[in-house]
Amino acid sequence: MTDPALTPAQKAAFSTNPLLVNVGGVNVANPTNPLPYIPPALVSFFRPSGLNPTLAYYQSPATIAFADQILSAYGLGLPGTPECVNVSTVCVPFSDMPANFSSGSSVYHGLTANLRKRFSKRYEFLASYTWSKAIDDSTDLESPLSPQNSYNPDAERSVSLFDQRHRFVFSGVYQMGKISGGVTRALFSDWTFAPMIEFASGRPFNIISGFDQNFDLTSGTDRPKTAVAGQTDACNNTAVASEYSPTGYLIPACFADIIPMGGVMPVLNGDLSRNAGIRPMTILTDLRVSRRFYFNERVHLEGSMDVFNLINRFNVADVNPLWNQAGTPTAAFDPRQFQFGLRLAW
Ligand SMILES: [Ca+2]
Repeated sequence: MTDPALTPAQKAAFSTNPLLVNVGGVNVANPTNPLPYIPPALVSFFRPSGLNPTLAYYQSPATIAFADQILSAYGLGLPGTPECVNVSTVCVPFSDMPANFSSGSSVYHGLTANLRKRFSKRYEFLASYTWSKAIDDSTDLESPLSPQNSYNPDAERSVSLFDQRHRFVFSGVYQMGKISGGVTRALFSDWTFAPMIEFASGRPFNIISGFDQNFDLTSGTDRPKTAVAGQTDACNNTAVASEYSPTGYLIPACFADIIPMGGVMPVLNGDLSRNAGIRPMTILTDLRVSRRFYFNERVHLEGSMDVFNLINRFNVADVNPLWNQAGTPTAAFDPRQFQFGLRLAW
């Protein structure tokens, strides 16, 4: 077999995306066993025949001839077999067809503790703490439904997207009631304070490489690989430091590493576990202050002020999931807000 005189630019394109249908060639890095390669899109997309006519239409004659040579050399789909009766040159069997299952499993472990003070002596409160751990292999319809590797769905088992390890909520009401004394009574009577505070640990997010590194035609579920400092690959990637990596660094899988590895296909599925990232914790602090003004026994006016995010904390709502920017905030909950109200009751 011969290399169909591809230009270096064409081969470079193939090194980053083997699904390109207009390139092919021979891996010359291993001269004793040069591996011919042709784009999988050109020869098979769930078809029982050889060259995909839709895509082959756009190919150069050299590429198509080269694909024919490779398929013949491997004895794939020789003409004359039942599925190839209408194919003039070479055909290959169906390619792999991963099955889709609408199944998943999840486990939830939880512990809750509540402390409630019923209203008396002008106040009440409720303090609630929850420890929980949610584990699953597929979260919901809003998350990518397919695993990174359809042949290893067990590798998807991890903490769930909605796993939240700790959550503490405190809410209370304090009513000052009638204060005795002239000016003191006028100033400090009939106030009500109602705080609500929540501490919540961050929820996980899935760190992805952002492209279809394992060529299963799904780009949203490919995860990066754990790496070491300074690690590079043939796709011109350099490992980046990440607090979410067990080894401290992440790098995406690279198909082109087959060349420096002497023709051995590298592992294209990332070994970073699913949902390995953790969003920052959130602290919500809301407060309602109100006061009633009684005009007579029937009529009173209540003025209120609600403050949301009282301490004006920067609470991260979402983060970037890409491997080299994982954890960078992309959305935040509201800053401090005030809301005023007046209510007349009679
Ligand atoms: Ca993929």
